[in-house]
Amino acid sequence: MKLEFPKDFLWGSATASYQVEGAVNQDGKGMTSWDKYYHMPNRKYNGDVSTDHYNRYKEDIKLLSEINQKTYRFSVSWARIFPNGSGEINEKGLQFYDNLVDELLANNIEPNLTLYHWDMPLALMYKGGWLNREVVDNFVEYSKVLFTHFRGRVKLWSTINEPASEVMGGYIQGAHPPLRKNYTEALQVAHHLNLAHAKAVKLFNEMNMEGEIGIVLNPIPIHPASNKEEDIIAAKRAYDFYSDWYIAPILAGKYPEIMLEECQKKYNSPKIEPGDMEILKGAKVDYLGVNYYMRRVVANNPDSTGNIDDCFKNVRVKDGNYTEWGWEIYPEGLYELLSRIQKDYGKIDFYITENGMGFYDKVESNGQVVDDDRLDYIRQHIIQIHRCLEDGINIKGYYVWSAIDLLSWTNGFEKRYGLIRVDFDTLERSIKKSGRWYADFIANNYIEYNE
Ligand code: GCO
Repeated sequence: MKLEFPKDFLWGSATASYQVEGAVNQDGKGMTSWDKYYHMPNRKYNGDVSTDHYNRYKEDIKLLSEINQKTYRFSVSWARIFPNGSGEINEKGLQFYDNLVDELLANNIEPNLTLYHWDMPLALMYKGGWLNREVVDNFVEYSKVLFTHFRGRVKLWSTINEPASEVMGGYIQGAHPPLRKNYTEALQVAHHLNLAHAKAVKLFNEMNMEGEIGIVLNPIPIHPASNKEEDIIAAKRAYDFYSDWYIAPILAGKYPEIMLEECQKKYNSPKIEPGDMEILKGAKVDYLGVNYYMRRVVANNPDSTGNIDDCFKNVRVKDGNYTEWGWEIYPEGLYELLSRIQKDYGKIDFYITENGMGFYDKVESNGQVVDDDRLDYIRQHIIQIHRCLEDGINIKGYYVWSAIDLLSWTNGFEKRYGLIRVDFDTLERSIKKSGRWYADFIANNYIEYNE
């Protein structure tokens, strides 16, 4: 059977500035939170050079064109535009993204620009980062520069990438800058990210920008470990915590009620100022970007300390299919998740802004990467996209994470995601088997499906 896709479906792949650009001090770029993090003692690697995409973007775009990409998602490093986070613009930084966008357009690749993918200008981090409400306005100022500059050339915009990861990594687990473990701060940061997003969307509309603007979330479908009521309750709580806490303010301008009440009682957070919820409600997105990698299965945690994230615990499924990095491969979860969001909030356009598989790639003696598992992972998820489309879920594009091997935030260069391989000693690029397969698939726009 042939699973065919709409002609205008946008197939592509994605990266993020800090993960690929390198050029840490080039052309007047300011320091970022991640530069600081990786320059702390005992870090084994950093993004100072990474793939050196900043200097090799032409070669990279040529490869993207060779594998038939119709669209490419990238992020702008705020500190290249505003080395101090606000105030004076660094024209050379802007020039880089100018060149990148023009090169993409010249190759018929639709740019999808993410304004913020975690690399916060250090100057703003020193002001308190997202915990400081003023940074919301700095973000709007920065967004305005990019909207003005790329008007008409960039048609697909995302405000913020995975606020949940920013909140959890930076303020709950203390694994990302600024290495905090504080629920009160975490909840406030989430609220400020929502405000920043909403104000940027409002500006986009006021400026009558052409194209579409949305946000990129990473909601996770959650299954209870058993039919026991306590596990079912735990699964509901986990869905609120991982997923709905971020979806509800974007799609409905509210926070999930039970969790909000609990957070305000327990942590006195988030502080919501009069008018804030109206701002969130007023910012209608054109689409929801969804990064999907896995599902979670959770059980009640009898040893809970009462914190919002430990009334449930993650469980490993006995016959589950896990990656080398312990992420469960569960393609149906994509369909389940989007169906659930549509059921909860009504019809909306989606882009799958990231989906892919992290691996220790093996290189054959002839230099090839024969990544059949990654290829199969991508294929299985594309089949689920078809299932969504058949079922009236409107997905308009899909981005493999990642276009090219890059720096994994906390796993370094070992965890590979790319369709294109990078030899980090020589910085040579080569297309992997998954990249060739994806190119053929895009050219055909159908999948032969006999399972
Ligand atoms: C990693 C992660 C990232 C994310 C991406 C989120 O290993 O570092 O998987 O690469 O997927 O940055 O938007």
